Amino acid sequence: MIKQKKSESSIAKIIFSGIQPSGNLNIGNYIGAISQWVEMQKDYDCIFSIVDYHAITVKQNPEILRKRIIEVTKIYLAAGIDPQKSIIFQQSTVPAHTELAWILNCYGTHIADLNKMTQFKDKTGDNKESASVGLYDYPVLMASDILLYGTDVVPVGEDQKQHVELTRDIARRFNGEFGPAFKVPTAVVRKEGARIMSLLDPTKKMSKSDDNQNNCISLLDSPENARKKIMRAVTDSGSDVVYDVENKPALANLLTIYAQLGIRQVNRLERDYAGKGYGDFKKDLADVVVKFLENFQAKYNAISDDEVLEILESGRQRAENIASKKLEEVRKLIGVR
Ligand code: AQP
Repeated sequence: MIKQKKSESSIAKIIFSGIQPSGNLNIGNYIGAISQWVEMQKDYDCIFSIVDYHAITVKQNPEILRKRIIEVTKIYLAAGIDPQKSIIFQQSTVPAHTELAWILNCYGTHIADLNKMTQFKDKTGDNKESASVGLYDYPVLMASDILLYGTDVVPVGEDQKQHVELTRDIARRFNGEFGPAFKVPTAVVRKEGARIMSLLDPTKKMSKSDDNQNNCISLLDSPENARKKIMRAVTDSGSDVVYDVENKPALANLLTIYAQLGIRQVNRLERDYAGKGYGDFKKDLADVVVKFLENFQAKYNAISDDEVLEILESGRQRAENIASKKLEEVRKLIGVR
């Protein structure tokens, strides 16, 4: 039985964040988002969602989606999200999210806002006309996720910053029209590791739904497969191990991964590898990644599906309790109650 955190009605600042169960979560998701959440639990009331209604903005296989919802929850837990402290829940089990999204579609969001979203442009490329309306409208559902909980801070990777900016605009516009219903949240993007790049193309973000999984180290990759991926990762011309995003983007990315998953800072790594070549560096990085994955997966494998279902149900109740109150307040403000 999971105890409700006393401070759910308290004065601690509130964090909301989530990840879509849209692919194999990778070390980019871990470094850019989840590892930051774990630290933030100490100082904030945290709400972490498995945002399944975001995932269906692109086609998902129902069986795989069901499996991934459990998988992502286990990843949160294995990374150190504590269900006694933080609320962990599945977005679609709290219907207030989609209802508020509809209201915000009508009040607060302009078509011009959505036309600016770079993630939509990146994800659709030349196929905008055949993309789902959901993919286009996704940032409004994200705004709804955040605003329902009186969120102060949204920890995200670099790619999601623009969506939090939009959330701020929507909240301000709604408040301007109906009074102060929503807290205006702030995005927090970590200084290092906010954008882990693909292993084979350092100009492209490491992305969980990438068709070529050799671009990513999945958190559930076998350690030996991960080792091969690191050894095959592209490097730049030259042979010095130095952090230089402009001229050595691939190496800068590998150094960031090394520093984030290991215990040495980037400048220390530069010193330690002075005079050594890329080969030694990659071999050691592979060891660091393998060790990280072995530890992580031992924790992951110790969590049962039943445990996950209990945690998600408890999280649903706690989230619903907060979200339904905010939604009712909004319904009254706009005149449907
Ligand atoms: N490469 C990355 N480096 C650092 N942080 C990252 N995040 C994603 N990729 C990186 C952060 O992880 C969280 C996941 O958010 P999401 O599930 O909403 O999806 P996303 O941002 O679109 O991430 P992906 O991995 O690229 O998913 P797909 O391929 O499904 O679109 C966010 O906090 C994000 O910033």
